[in-house]
Amino acid sequence: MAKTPHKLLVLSTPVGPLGTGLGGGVELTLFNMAQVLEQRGYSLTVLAPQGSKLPPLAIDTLPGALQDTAQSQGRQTPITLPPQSVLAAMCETARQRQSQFDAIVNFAYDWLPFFLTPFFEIPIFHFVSMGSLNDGMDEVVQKAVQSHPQRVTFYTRTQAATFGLDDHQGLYIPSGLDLSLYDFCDRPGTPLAWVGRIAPEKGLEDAVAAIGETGDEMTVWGVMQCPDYWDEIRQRYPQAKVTYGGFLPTEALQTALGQCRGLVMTSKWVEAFGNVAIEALACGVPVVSYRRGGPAEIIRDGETGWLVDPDSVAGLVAGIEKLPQLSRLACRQQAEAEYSLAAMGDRLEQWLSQSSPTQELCH
Ligand code: HBI
Repeated sequence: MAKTPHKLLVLSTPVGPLGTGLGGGVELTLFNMAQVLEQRGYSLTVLAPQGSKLPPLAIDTLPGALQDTAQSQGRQTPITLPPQSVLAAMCETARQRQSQFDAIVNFAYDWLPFFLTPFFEIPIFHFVSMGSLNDGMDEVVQKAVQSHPQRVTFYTRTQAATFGLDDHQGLYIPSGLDLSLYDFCDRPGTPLAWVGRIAPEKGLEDAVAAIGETGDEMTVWGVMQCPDYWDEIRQRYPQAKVTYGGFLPTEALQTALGQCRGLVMTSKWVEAFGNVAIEALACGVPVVSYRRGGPAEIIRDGETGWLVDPDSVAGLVAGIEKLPQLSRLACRQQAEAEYSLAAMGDRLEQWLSQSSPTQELCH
């Protein structure tokens, strides 16, 4: 059996420097993947836009124009590359340096690296970070799955299904956390929490509408990606007791999050996973979430959270009011059972070992 690829060249998301929060959930997934695989003898080199820093990751940063975020585009929006594209520079660097590595792991949710799959001489594994958003992207994701099903992975079944891949034989790799970084808090204060990029696809307005009805305080943490969107929500719900807590690094976020009596999740799109859901569980914080996307596969309804009808503010209100029925210890225990770094490491190793060169030969 050929050995599992150990020297990995990782392509980061080209929409923002790693460590700024603009890379969303991929930042945490990529960081945790590097941590757990390096503990297991892999060596990872990350290619990412200028300004990226996520110690202790070894990051080779590249200058160039960032890619527009896929979620800000429509289904028929043509695939575009800006002049001096950092994504093109990342792919060109990967081509030039591929002989020094056993495999490439791509986290960019972008047409180019998927299209270039057969152009590389070493295997390229794609970690798809979002649900289906654009027809051009769907084509190359589906093509990569057809040609190398084992080399494309998703966080969740729900996410893969948005690409019409209901019977995807490959692996799913839910995110994992270094649970030693998250403290179980059994005695919270009264506030609620909302965590994520502050952008329309995350549906913050519904959470603010809900606390406008329940009278709860809520703190919002995450990168302020769309300030106009935030201002509009504040103007629309002047009575709501909502505070912006900034974008916090993991240590500070978990301390603050653990003090909350519940996390509210309101994604308007099919959240591929929902790292914030498992971060909340790790702190003992139950989750009230729309039954949509990744959180619907993570939360055990009635046990570690409440899943409510998508886009129903009344549903959120009911879930918030039922939070006291849930056990915070059960939340922590679910994180330990299903979302540890070790569990993620096992799935990643299984994924990377699947399509070894010998299997290539027999195709
Ligand atoms: N958009 N074009 C594009 N490419 C990405 O890699 C990308 C994105 N939007 C969001 C994003 N990545 C990350 O926030 C993921 O974690 C979702």
